[in-house]
Amino acid sequence: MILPRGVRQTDFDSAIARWREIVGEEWVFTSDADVALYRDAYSPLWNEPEEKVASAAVAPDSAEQVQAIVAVANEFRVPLYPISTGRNLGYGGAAPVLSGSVVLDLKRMNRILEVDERNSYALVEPGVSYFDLYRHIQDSGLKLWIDCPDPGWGSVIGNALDHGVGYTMNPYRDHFDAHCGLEVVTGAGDLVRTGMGALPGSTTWQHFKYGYGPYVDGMFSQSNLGVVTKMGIWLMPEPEAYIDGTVEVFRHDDVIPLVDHMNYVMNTGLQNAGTNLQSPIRFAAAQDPDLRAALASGDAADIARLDAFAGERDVPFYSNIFKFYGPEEVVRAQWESTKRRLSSIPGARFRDGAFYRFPLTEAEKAGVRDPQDLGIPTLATFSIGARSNFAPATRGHVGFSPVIPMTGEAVIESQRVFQQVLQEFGTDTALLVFPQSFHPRTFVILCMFYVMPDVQMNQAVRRTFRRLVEVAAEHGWGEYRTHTEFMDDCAAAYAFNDNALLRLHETIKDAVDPNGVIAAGRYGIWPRHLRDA
Ligand code: EUG
Repeated sequence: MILPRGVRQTDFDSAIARWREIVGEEWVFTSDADVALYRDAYSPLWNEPEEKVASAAVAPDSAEQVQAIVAVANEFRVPLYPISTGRNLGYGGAAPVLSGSVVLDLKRMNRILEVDERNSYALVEPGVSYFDLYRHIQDSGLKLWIDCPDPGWGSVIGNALDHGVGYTMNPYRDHFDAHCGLEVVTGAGDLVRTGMGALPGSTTWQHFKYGYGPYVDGMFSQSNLGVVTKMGIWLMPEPEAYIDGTVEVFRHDDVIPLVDHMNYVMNTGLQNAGTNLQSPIRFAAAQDPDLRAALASGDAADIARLDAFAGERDVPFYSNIFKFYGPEEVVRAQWESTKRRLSSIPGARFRDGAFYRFPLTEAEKAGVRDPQDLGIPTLATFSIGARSNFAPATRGHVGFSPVIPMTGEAVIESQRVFQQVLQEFGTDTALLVFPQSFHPRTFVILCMFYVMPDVQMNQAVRRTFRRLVEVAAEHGWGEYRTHTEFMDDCAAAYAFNDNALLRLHETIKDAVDPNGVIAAGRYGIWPRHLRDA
């Protein structure tokens, strides 16, 4: 077992004993076998001395128990690392940022406290997964949809707090944007309700986000100031129908008007969902070193050659899927209107896609290609690069996920810049996913690095990742979220005015969690006593 830095064995043992009194013997975990379950199965440091590991875990059943546990942590200065379902794989899983921290495992707090169909929201505890909430809604026959990320076993609260994203409409697909009201045990041990929850007997806690005075909810996302024990989440009333369609364009520069049209349809609400931009020519070129070099170069002669290739082979340079949710006559008209706008791009072609009326039958559900688009949780996409018996024997992935502006120019530039870094450092261990429109006005680039049971390959992944963070920052791009191993690197890029934002985060940290007992190091924020190390 590894003790947290600066904590004496006697203090650690005293804290463990007190926690046993609070939650019961069986909910404090100290054996090697139990603690090993909190390792990050996708760690890019797997089996290296620096791998981030917990010292123990404690699993409370209520907010009152969380408060008592945090009080003991303060008394003995033992660092805690709260997790919800612990499934944030690709970004750190259940393992702490600071080795030796005690995992505060909230999985037992898995109550769905309320689901309201008329105002379309739920109030949940941290252990509630997307599968849990989906099943509850289905079993209750409620006409509501959840919005889920790819890992359906993830926590509704944990995902929102990490700024996770999904695939239906605004604001639901931006999970923190869709939350409404928090209950938090602060690092100092206070129990706070934000927004309207501060008003005793409030009837609008899950309805109205702002409450009264400064809006503090953001302080509890991607941070370490407290432990969120309840959260409201807005749900989408089941729409009558869904339709999608694909546009295909055939020249390199067509991505510029294509993305401008995407902005228009999103920001006017003509299409209120995420879209799916792809570059089919990149798949066609993958096997041809000459074409790959041409894609990377960006000079006029190469672009002309690629345009000719796309034309001859009839392979689109870019394609995009537009998705619409609503009454049948409305979504059909929205798709027609979108086609009319996009036909201003010479040679643009259109393909009608899926059409569904809700509720789906069980048979229809089984045939849906992208269940997450319809708010149906699954693990299918998430399992890309998961532990496998295939060669190479990947054991997971970590995501490099910078944000770029939603312009065609930024799409072209980011592909060129990141491909170049990957080629220099070894492309074999990374999958550069095309820009994804999880939010309006920006794309998230997803570069998935495969984590291997191979120390040297993982070290190369880490080197490449760190170089990508630097190169992104040189271009004005920063990460929307990151793995625990890279939290300091990504934070360092947000350096305006001598790191004024990080200094503000630290000032708040010192005030709200003065002993630094919650999630030390998360998102680059360290408690005072560990700041210089
Ligand atoms: C995905 C992956 C992410 C993320 C958001 C979405 C989906 C990939 C690895 O990180 O942050 C298909």
